[in-house]
Parts: sequence; C-alpha cells; structure tokens
Amino acid sequence: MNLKKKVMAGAGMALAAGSLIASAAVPASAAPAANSVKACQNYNLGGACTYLYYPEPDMGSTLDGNFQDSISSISNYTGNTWCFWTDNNYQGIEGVFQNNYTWNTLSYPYNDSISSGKSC
Ligand SMILES: [Ca+2]
Repeated sequence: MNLKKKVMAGAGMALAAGSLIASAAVPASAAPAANSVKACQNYNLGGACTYLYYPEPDMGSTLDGNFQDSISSISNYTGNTWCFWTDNNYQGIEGVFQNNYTWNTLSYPYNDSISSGKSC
C-alpha cells in the first residue's frame, strides 16, 4: 500500500472541486425585461405603457404607439441613467431619471408633458 500516492490523489480532487465552485459563482445573465425603460400613461405604472430600448426623439411615435404628453410614471431598470425632455428632439425641460428606480407619480413639469428621452 502506497500512502503517499493516495494523499496526492486526494489533493488533486480537492483542487478540481475548488475550480468547479469558482465557475458556479459567475452570475446568471440578466432578465431580458431589465434592459428597457417602462413609461406609462397612469400613476403606479398603470394604463398603457411603452418600453424604450433606444433613444426616442418623438414620444408620439414609439414602437408601442402615441405617448406624446401622456406619461405619468416611469420605471428605469436599465444599466444607465435616462433623461426625458418636455419637447421633441431632446429639447425643453430636461429631467434626469437614475437607473434602478421607479417614479410612481410624476409631477410638474414632467407629468403629461414628456416628449422625448434617451440614455444620458
Ligand atoms: Ca411635451
């Protein structure tokens, strides 16, 4: 019986188990829904909503329809701060909406006034 050989085999197994744990610690990919800004016509993310993935110079013609001057709540769970403006083409009053946050009740001057927005 060779005791030295057995100890070395055991050490090799421990090393393999260690590297397995390290790779399992890599986080899973983010949920697909987390990469858009949700902007809705009513308070508390209610009513019709549009999902913004790219700069939107005209809220009157989003992928989800006409949201010109009608947004009342916003949820930003992208990786970036977004800015919204009260006029088209990033003009007018600018509001900064940090990521990982929800605004359930927009107030003046943004409520029912947002006309464009993009990551900023
Ligand atoms: Ca407006």
